[in-house]
Amino acid sequence: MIKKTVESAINEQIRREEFSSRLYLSMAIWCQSNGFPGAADFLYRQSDEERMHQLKFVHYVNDRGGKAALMALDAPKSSFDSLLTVFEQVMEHEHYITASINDLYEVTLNEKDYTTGNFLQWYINEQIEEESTMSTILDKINLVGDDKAGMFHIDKELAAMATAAISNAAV
Ligand code: OFO
Repeated sequence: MIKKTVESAINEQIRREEFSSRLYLSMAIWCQSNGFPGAADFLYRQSDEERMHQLKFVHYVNDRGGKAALMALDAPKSSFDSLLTVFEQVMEHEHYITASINDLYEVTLNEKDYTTGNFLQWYINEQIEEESTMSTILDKINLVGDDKAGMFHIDKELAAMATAAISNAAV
């Protein structure tokens, strides 16, 4: 049976994952209506992933005899200055999520809940991967600056990344 302290710390993380999903959905909507269809596809896909992260926590809490809970969410930002701003904010948000997963891991250590600590390893690895992907995208956007042709290529690359992620998930 999961301890109450761990249960409520995970429920807080469920809120953050759900917010991440809505934030990326909002960014995808902005990209779609501002001429970046590839970035939109990529962020729609990220939004789905965050929802999957949320659900994985929900099942874990319930499977361990606890009760997952949903909380109120703030409305995500819906307007951005540029594609660069979007990905700067994605990066910032991923750093925040990494820190929150680390804090959650610390709770499991303090509570000697090694089973949950073990479960969290998946999220720790996922954050390493996501931070690295987002940082590569951000570097490329910074590199092209205001060059429209360069931006067009980045958008196409993001579309390809979204398609590849969908077909990997289907395998
Ligand atoms: Fe939930 O994976 Fe990053 O944020």
